[in-house]
Amino acid sequence: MLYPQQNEIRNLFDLSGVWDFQTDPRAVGETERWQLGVPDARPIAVPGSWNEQYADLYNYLGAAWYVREFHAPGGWRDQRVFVRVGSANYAAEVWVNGQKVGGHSGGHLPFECDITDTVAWDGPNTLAIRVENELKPTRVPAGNMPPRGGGVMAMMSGYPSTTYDFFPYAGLHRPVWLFAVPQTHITDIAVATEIDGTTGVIKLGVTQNGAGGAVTVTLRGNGGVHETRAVFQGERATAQITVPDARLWSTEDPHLYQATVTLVAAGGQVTDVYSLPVGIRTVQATAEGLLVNGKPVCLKGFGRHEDFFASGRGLNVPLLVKDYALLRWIGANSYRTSHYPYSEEEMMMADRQGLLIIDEIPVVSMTFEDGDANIAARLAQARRQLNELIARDKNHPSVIMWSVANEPMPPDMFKRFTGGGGPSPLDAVGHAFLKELVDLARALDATRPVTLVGMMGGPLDWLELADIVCINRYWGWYTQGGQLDAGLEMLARELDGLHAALGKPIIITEFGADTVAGLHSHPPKMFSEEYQTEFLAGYLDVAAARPFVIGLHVWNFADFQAVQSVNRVGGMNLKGVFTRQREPKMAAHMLRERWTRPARSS
Ligand code: GCB
Repeated sequence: MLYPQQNEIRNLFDLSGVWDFQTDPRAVGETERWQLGVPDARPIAVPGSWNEQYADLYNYLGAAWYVREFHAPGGWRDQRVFVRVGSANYAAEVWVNGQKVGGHSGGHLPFECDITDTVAWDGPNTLAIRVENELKPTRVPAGNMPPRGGGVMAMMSGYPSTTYDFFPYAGLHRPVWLFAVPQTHITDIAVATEIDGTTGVIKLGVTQNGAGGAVTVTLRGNGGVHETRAVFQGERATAQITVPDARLWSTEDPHLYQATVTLVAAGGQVTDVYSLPVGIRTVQATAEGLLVNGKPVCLKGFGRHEDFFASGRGLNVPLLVKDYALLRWIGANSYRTSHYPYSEEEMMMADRQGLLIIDEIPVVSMTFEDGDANIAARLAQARRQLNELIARDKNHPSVIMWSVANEPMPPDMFKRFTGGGGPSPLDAVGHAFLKELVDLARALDATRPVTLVGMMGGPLDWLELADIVCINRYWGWYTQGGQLDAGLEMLARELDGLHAALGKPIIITEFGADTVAGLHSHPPKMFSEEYQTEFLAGYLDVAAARPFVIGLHVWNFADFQAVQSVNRVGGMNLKGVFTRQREPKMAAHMLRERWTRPARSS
């Protein structure tokens, strides 16, 4: 799916702004025709999470309606017109002038509705989007799961009842666009790049919604222009461009060429044009490490969240720019889109600024204990999310790896976490689930490694599925709390064991300690800035002594909103090295000192 764009042929109109809004807890909206306007509207910002905009909506996750009017620009009359929603969490249905035009389930990923036959040209149109984010065991990620563990576990569970440690924000989280394309248009472009000596090879697959004709591709960049032409075989054409002395995309020099793809009909007239940035680079996982352009890279960075005061999970462009400035300031070169796909605007920023991204679907804290039907429903949803993510992000040079899961949970997970608890017959069910996703990612994209992120105590054969082993570790926090030395010893021992068993490079994709900004202690005690600093520095030291550890992602870049529970003061996860307001804690200065040293520093 292509990001909408404006050029000499295509057009778009941003529908972001203040919309009418009303919750629909009794599900009467559709029968009462709220598609044409809500009876008791209050204003709401799009993009944005509704939970952050009104106090009474904070914990509301049921259905709600967004409604606004728009005029279709007259100049678009002979084109195909679409409404495109960047992200609606979790499920959405869309109506134009009272007529249903489409919907989506799964959140975090865009969808578009063809409204060519519905749109009115001689007056205003009413656009209504019904969004709901009920937490259900059949969803990905799942919520309201049957209680497990009883006793103390039940006491520690949070509200709202997620299976994961971030707030289940709801609403229209990314821009809503109206856009127009020609009747016959480019529907997709897939770019793959290879390097042959000093020559860059760019392979493009172009799809149109018609047949016949040809495509020309013009590649500009690094002072040169390269051109090629290919003829369509039905709906598809494949083109190739070679660039001698190519300027490769890398984290140090994220050079982007600009490819302009032009659709030329059989009669010779130009019918559509689409331009996109292209970074020439390769990624490869070997037993030694992760190679970008044939050279090993060491990942320094974070797990993050789309999260901020007032905007919630909604796209917040100034925050995006600021976060990237902070990532550069601290010397990071990488992050993971924990635990769901981030905005397209964010991925474009990563291409432009040379960040290396592990791109993740929302398969977080997946369990395999509630029966075949629920597991099958979640697998079907996860497969859709993976298909949609790879379709959306396949052309981003910044994306170096797909992650198909974060911390899938084996039965008896809490016992295993602390070193007790043994294998279970259900481990095989988890293995089959994860293998299906890993295989699917490989089938959809042969150009990038695939991983999944394992939790403490997770089965070894789950980790084995990944090209690069990714693990989250909290020795010295959730176990050996307050005993940093003991925790670091456990970490060192475990890393050596894992590497001996699996023979693959390891990235520690999470490690961190909750920290109250401004709380100090000597000696370092849990929750103090000193403890966080020593904890993170200790992990960096253990990793630096082990060349097979090829990356470290601190948990987390910034403090973020989770659900309310006895584990989360004010509902906040405080493991950020920046506060939620983006002020650095002590640990941020330590990381900056280490990560901006000239030599390999991890
Ligand atoms: C984890 C999860 C992450 C949590 C983190 C924590 O392992 O992957 O979502 O926020 O631990 O802070 O407990």
